Amino acid sequence: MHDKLEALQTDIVTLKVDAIVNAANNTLLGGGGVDGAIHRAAGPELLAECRLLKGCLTGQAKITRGHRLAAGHVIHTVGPVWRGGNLGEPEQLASCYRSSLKIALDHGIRTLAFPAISCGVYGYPLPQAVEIAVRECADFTAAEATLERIVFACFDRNMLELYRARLWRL
Ligand code: AR6
Repeated sequence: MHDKLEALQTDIVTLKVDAIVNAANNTLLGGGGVDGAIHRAAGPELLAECRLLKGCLTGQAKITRGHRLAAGHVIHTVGPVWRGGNLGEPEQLASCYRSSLKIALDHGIRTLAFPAISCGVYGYPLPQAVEIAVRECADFTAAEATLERIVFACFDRNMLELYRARLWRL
């Protein structure tokens, strides 16, 4: 168990946290999945702000305001497309979590929620992604006291159980 990390079965757009993380693509101009849901809930002002960012490299992250969301900010990160796991995907996925956490820290964000980056359209196997997500967030919160709470927003029961099982082993 961990006092700062928790998994909830929820739609990430409903969470009242300082920032939610978006699983975006390199253009940062919206898409399907969680990206589409976040843009729909945040309103067109989010897309207008994203246009100013000029995209984002895989493994990196950029921040915007949350606009019509309950969350104050959105941290947009671009996960790797799964191509079998030997083309740097684990390092790139870990970099998404680290880059997002670093930006959160730089902006004084205390409460943050992550979706399962790369685990939808981009095809990353969920058990392996959960391992990376939990490891990176546990390491980061151990080193940085500012982050008080990190929520893993789970889309379904299977995802929730995978995260909870991993969190129990911390
Ligand atoms: N709340 C929480 N989790 C969600 C939600 C939601 N509202 N909606 C989906 N998920 P995906 P990716 C879960 O495909 O694999 C977009 O088109 C979903 O079940 O959203 O990183 C972008 O523009 C899955 O486990 O992101 C990119 O082109 C996880 O979120 C591409 O998809 C991520 O699935 C990125 O693909």
